[in-house]
Amino acid sequence: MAASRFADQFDGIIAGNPGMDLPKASIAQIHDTQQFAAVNANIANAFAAKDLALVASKILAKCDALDGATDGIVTDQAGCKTAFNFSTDVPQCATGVTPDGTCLSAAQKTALAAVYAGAKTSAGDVPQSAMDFMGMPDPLNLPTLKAKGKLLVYHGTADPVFSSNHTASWYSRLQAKDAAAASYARLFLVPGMNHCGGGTATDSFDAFTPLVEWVEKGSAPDTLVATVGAGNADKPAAWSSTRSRMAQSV
Ligand SMILES: [Ca+2]
Repeated sequence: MAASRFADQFDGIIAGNPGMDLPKASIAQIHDTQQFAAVNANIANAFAAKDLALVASKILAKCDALDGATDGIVTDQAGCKTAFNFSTDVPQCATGVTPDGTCLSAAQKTALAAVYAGAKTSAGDVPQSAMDFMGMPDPLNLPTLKAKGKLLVYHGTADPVFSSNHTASWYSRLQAKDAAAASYARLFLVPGMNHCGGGTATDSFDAFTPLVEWVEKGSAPDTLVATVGAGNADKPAAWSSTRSRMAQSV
């Protein structure tokens, strides 16, 4: 929002897990909650941890190696969307069988499929919000930022609040519109990171120093080196506490 409306006020901006379209993000939250409520009125009980672990294991089975490293991290998001088929890759429990970590109920599969597909109107369109004016005026038109500023964006791909797909789509469209986009805006996707931290991810990194280097010395960041945060309770037991990964700009 600052890069769009107030770019003249900043030399550099870091946007972490940005909510680029808050009204539609709100619709997505309500939509997802409705799906979980259809499984269990107490949405906290719609999925047990073992149910979600089952889905994660099936995604890893199809997608982990696509990025060249079988390391419990899915970096090739686009390839995974092609390789992983939620309908056929996640087993459905036989009628009357309670999910036990090896299968999901029909209601659970229906709910997750709807969440993955996103909110749609009855006509199949993406719903609009009466509050759309609260978003960025035109996220593809950033002339002031381009003239004097730098924008470093990072987004965890497991962010349940704001979709990294939305941010990646914005950046792709910005690049398509302006071949020089990378000279003033760069995006780093952090595989598995939750909303700004946590998740099965290397979620600890310094984005500020690279931004200062970019602003003051013109040295644009191509990579961010990330490690597992000391406070990351989601770190798999098998991971070294010193594991590090490098995120490349999109
Ligand atoms: Ca991998």
